Amino acid sequence: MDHHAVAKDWAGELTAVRHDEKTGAHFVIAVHSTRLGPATGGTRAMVYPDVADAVVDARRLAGAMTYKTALAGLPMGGGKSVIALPAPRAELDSATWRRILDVHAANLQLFNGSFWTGPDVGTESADMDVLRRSTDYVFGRSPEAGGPGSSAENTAVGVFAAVRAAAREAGCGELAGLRVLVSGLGAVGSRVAEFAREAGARLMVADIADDRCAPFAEQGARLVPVDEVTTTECDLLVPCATGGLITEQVAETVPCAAIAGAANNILGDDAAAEVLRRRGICYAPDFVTNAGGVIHLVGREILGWSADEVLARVQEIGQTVETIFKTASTQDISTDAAARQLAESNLAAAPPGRVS
Ligand code: PPY
Repeated sequence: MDHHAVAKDWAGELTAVRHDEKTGAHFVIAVHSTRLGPATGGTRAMVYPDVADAVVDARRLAGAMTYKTALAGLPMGGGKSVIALPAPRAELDSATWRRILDVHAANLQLFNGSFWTGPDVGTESADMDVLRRSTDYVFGRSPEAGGPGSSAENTAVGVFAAVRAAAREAGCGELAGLRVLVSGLGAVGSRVAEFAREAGARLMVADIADDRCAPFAEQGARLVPVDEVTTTECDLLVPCATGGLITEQVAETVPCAAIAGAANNILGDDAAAEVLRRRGICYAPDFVTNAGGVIHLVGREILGWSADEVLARVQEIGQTVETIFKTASTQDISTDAAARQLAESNLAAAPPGRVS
């Protein structure tokens, strides 16, 4: 890891880092932009090779959140929180995890409402219930604690709307009969896989955990080894696991017609988007497709939307993806560039008066 990369190459507003000696955890809160409102983004808790990797990850994910909320039309900015754990969460005893949550809550309280968090990779609603005891700036508590419940369903609805739009754009038409490869069968990926199966797709699934694949295999899905996801021929590739799957090199050869998924940072580097464009592979930018989660949380908890209203807004992701495809083809730019351009114009239209 190039430590200098931590201090530059990021256009965000503020990053805070804290080490807790008692647990060995490092805490990162990256506020990328408050131009449209308080920053928001989930709390990701996992093991990183180095704290610098955690900072880079938080900053990259925070930048994606700025575009995500801007394109979803939410009055919130972009941020992200990362907890670099001393060991995998499953190996931490409950007192250690509790202390980690308490330190995180204290950090959130210091931001005093300029950053709001919620569940992400490695955290869940029950953790938000604990955080909320000592800080207000938390979304996504469990329904028993007065929260809006999991955002997985709405995230999956939005991703599926994007998958369908990408299939049409790629000239594949509707999903019936298409080979749809879903990589990552967590709460969101498994739901997207179910939607695809219900739509008559020829489902293919991959996950590091065999027991997640089994229910799909029993219903006729083809199993794909995780290390063959980017070399297996399919019509639609749906990445719903960790990010960075499509690097420039992978983009050169990946044998699919379209890519749309739930993972953050699907593209592993800046060059990948352009390679996909050149090869005619239709890519739906992740910060558009997976916005259902933040729409669910901010819609229910800040904007007072009903479940039906949230669902209607999430379904609009399909139209946003279509607009981005149109812009990309009219201007002969990558879909990623088109999405960034649209997000930037939404940001520029915000009332001035802040240094951000
Ligand atoms: C994401 O979409 O990656 C998020 O982090 C969404 C989010 C926003 C606010 C709280 C939790 C998750």
